[in-house]
Amino acid sequence: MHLMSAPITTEDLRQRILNKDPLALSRLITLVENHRPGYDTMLDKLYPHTGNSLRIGITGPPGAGKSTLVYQLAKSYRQQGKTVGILACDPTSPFSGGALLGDRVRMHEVADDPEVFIRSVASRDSLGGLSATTNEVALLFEAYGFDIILLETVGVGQAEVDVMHCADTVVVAIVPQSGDVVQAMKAGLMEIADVFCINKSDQPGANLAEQSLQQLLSLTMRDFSNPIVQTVASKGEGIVALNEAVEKHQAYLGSDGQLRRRQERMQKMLKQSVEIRLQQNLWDEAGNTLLEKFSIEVTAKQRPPFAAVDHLLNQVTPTS
Ligand SMILES: Nc1nc2c(ncn2[C@@H]2O[C@H](COP(=O)(O)OP(=O)(O)OP(=O)(O)O)[C@@H](O)[C@H]2O)c(=O)[nH]1
Ligand SMILES: [Mg+2]
Repeated sequence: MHLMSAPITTEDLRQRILNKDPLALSRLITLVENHRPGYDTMLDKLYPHTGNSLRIGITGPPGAGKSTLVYQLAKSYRQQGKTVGILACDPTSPFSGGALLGDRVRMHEVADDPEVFIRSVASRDSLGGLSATTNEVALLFEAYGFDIILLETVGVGQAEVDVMHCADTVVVAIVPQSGDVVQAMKAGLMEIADVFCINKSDQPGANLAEQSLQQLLSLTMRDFSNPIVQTVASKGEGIVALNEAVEKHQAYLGSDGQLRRRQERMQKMLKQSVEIRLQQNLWDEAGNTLLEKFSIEVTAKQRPPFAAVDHLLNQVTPTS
């Protein structure tokens, strides 16, 4: 008799992720990240198990020390007995290319800890793809049951900054060198920051950077006075203060504020998912064939352009 082991189904994986099987988590991340068939029903089924993690986002200019901060934060949360999921977003970006391997080496202390899970996500599609994917993978992390989820992304463009909307508290890390504050402003990081971290404060200019940041913040109307923490991540200095600043922000939000933030996040996620799905539905093979046909007809003045647009939009059939 020929014995064959039953194939692993997504249902098995769902059970296994709820039982904290890291291999199952890894496989489901791949399913979700690549939007393989069934990823959406899987997320829907896991959804009741989500929402019990604290998501902390770390962003800032390239090389500010975000990964080192993530590593130190992970270490400190582990010391408090909390489990940690780390999500590094877009390691393929030209700004952080190749950094992940280095991060892993540096992070070996936490990477070897079974209660810490490290994963990177990249997204090839545009249209809010990176933040949508990050949110989806973060939902998997939540279903798995991590107490803390650390999200790292380099704060250089809209797509990366948008990732921070997936976080409950956003830490913006800058370095003392003059110009970093201005760069952070330009990149739209000031608006999304809950906590500021002046990392590499072993280098000259940390106090000056803190002053200019404080001056800038005093010019804006804020309900929450954003904590500014100086750290030397490479030596683990200031991490306790950073932890406290995150806690302070969480206390300020309270459960109402937290809920509001999550609801805003959900609104973004739903909108993005609808847009992504519409785009996918529109530009399937039939859609592209029609597009080519219409472009010929519109060019030959056989069909007005906006009538073609209406016609193409009508092709988007509702999904079941
Ligand atoms: N002097 C000093 N160096 C630091 C400090 N924190 C991190 N570094 C160093 O700065 C370099 C960059 O640190 P990373 O943690 O990789 O920075 P990152 O922001 O994650 O970098 P990207 O992801 O590539 O944008 C590394 O060589 C770190 O060892 C610090 O507080 N002081
Ligand atoms: Mg990094």
